[in-house]
Amino acid sequence: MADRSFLDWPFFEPRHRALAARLEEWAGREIGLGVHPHPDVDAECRRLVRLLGDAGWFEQAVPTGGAAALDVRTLCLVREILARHSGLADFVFAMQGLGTGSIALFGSEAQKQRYLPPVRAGERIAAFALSEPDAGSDVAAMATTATRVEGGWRLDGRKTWISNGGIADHYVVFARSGEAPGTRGISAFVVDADAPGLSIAERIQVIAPHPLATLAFDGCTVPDDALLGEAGQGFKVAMATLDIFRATVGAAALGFARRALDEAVARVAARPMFGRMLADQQMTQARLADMATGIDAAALLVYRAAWTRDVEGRPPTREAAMAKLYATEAAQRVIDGAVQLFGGLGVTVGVKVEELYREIRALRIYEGASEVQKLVIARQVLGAAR
Ligand code: COS
Repeated sequence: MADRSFLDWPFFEPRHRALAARLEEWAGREIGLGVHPHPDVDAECRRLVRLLGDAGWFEQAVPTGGAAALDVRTLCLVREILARHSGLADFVFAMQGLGTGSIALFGSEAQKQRYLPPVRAGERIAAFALSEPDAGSDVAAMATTATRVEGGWRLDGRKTWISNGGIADHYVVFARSGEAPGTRGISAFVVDADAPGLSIAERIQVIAPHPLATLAFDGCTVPDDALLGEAGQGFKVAMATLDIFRATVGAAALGFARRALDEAVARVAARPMFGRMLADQQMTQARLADMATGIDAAALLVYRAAWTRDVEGRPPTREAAMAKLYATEAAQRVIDGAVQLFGGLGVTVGVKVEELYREIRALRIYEGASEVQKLVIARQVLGAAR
């Protein structure tokens, strides 16, 4: 049984504990703790979207009360618990949130009415399209253009590594609209998947399979009301959205790490070695101590970042960057430690720690690579000092 004592930490309120207990029970019943190979990830994602939608879990990621009702502590707990059960279940939950977060934060009433309820219900699938072949970390280098045309905008360019690419019903797309150079000349748009001129150029296969694609915009036309927020403000739309969801990536990493520790503890208690159990060896104990300490330190940073936005009500730029950086790096070490304790079994397909080893890797890259988080933190530290 996983450690649940952190729910008593002062970051949480009774409603968080109640929700965690409900989700724990639901996930145990509906998703289970098994290994989840997915011969058809698109179909599995669609099934999970319906399953989570019908159970009402997307209400937490796409709340009826809009951006003000987004509770990052809840998002973190949901991602952590789902990730402990299934990486793909966490993925579909996170993407419904990330693909609507910008709309909840900056959308018009009409955009919110149109896009949020069906995603909340699990009837439609959302996606966030920021990265490009030559603009991942350096968002200001994006080359996709948005040109004003009569009645709307024309989008031209490529977006890549887009999660839910190929199965999404809409994409929140960022493009250079040219009001000013660099970060000030970017705008955000909500683009329906069937918009003329938008196509899936390529599906991308990754080590922990989930729907991922390159999108091609070739004279893709969208109406005026597809613009999200003000023209030229797209960079801030992207950053404010990432500020909310970055801490939750740390929470997903935490879920993977907790699961790896659980697996490792069960394994070392059952595995005889040198006339004793593996758990009785001091080197094992030292490794478990490092794993447990890394998990608690990550948890503190993740919940602190969530609490900063929820309770202090200020943008958690520095706190979220620290949370994502530390939690994803620590989870990688924890999972690697679990694989080592499993020995040959740890790299065997069909064993949970092997699955976790593949699942964790991308989290140190997407939604701002570890190196970007360090840039963000350093700028905040230097800014505060000036
Ligand atoms: N919230 C609101 N505004 C923000 C912000 C935030 N978190 N971060 C920066 N801004 C504002 C700045 O205040 C600045 O405003 P002014 O133009 O009014 O001065 C503007 O945005 C530009 O900021 P900055 O100069 O820091 O931009 P850079 O081009 O140097 O980029 C990094 C900064 C690297 C931090 C940014 O590009 C980034 O986060 N990159 C990673 C993106 C990412 O996560 N990619 C993965 C794709 S999603 S899977």
